[in-house]
Amino acid sequence: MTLHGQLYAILDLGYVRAEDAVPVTRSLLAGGASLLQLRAKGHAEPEIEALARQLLPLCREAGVPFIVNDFPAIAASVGADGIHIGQDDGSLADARAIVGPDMIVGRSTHSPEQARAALEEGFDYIGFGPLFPTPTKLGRPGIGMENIPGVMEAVGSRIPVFCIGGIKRSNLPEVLAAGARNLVIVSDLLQAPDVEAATRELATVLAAH
Ligand code: 3NM
Repeated sequence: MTLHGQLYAILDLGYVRAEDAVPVTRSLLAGGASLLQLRAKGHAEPEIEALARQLLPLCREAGVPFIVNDFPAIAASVGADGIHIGQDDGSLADARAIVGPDMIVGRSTHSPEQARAALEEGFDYIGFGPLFPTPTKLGRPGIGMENIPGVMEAVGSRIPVFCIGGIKRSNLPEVLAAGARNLVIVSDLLQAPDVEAATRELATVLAAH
């Protein structure tokens, strides 16, 4: 499955109870999310795998790639479309040894140097952030927006660069004006009173940009 679209949504169990994962995922997909990741920090692997098996068919039905955060073995076992790994989660080769040659493999990057290194290593896409401090990823300073143009030119011309971290509907105009094209937005969608409407609002602005 190829990467397409601009709005990467994350079903983050820090914001959504496991029993609400299916309806919230349906809302994210109905609103126009173009990729969907399951992120379940601190949850047991069997629980994450069971949830992944529930969410995968929803994403397939919507034609949206389903990405598992952190656990290549779970991604491989459930037949996910992709795996997302952080800077401390080993190399692309380590992940490929588990998920094989065809799965989408993405990497979190937190500086222009890391972004370029991930491109050179051969990752299929990167996250770039956090642009702003965010309660979803505590303990990391915001890296600001001034490096977006350089990273978009050096990396974004080759693979999708998903800007992430503290992006909300309220600051979307400045993030887009800084040069961002593809975005990951977590809390602003998952904490919205109407997740589907919030996702649609964002997807519509992005598509028009
Ligand atoms: N990764 P929100 S920032 C999961 O910079 C995550 O790699 C980041 O959530 C990174 O939209 C982040 O609520 C949190 O700020 C994104």
